[in-house]
Amino acid sequence: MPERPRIFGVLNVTTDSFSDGGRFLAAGDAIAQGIRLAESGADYIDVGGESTRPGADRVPAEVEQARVLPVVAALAERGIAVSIDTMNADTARAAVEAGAAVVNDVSGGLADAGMAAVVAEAGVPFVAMHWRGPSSVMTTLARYDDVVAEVRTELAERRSRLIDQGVAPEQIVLDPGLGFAKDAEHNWRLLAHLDELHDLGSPLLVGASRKRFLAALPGIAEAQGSGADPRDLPTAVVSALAALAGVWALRVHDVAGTRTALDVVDAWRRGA
Ligand code: PMM
Repeated sequence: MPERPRIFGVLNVTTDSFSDGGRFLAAGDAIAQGIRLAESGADYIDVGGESTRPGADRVPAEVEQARVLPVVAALAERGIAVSIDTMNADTARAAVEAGAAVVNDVSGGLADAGMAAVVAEAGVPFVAMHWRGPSSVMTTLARYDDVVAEVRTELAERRSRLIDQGVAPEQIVLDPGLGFAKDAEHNWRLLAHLDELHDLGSPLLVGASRKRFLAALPGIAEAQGSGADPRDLPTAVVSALAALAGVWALRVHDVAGTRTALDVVDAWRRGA
């Protein structure tokens, strides 16, 4: 039976994350939420200190590190596997020193020329996402003749460049970067053609969770207040379909919902 995807539980330690509204800014709250996500079944807690919401400006590295490092260290000390979500090589290095087991870079190493050397030296898995430019301008970069072919080519180039820079091929994980310089139609095309990204030779991570293109489905509203997020059900369905498409990992906010979706996939496969 194909392997069940790993779950990366999202822990944004930012003031303006578009999905959790910065509710976890205080380190103590963030650590508690990270523990809850791990108890819910997350294989990795993906800790990020810089918002990548469309239009967001960069955060100074010191601010980013002050947000994430205490959280990374506290979770790692408890034996929880942590992934650091950063575009900054210094933050990645400091997070690995604090115990992070994976580096997740939405720019795939493009935003900071020093990133490849840091991950090569650390010898940890590196999630390289498809990225065309900073969040402040990315909506203007969502232009494709054939989104699947272009993302595939750009990810292949990224992968070769990282290998040239010393990153071990088996440590590279690729990610189509849903919502990053992509509109809803681009996201759905990429999801429906994950097989074409699989043959690049690296495992795939998919991050669809609570993204705008899911809120745009008929009958799904943007999140209001503190109740259950209406985008979690479509996220869980995407998780199940992506699992059937053979992805290595899913990056999600609602870990329990995705775990249930993956239980359904396992049961379905056992019936085959
Ligand atoms: N999306 C966000 C942040 N980090 N990392 C990876 N690898 N893939 C993604 O799709 C991704 C990411 C933005 O989502 P959030 O603000 O809801 O966390």
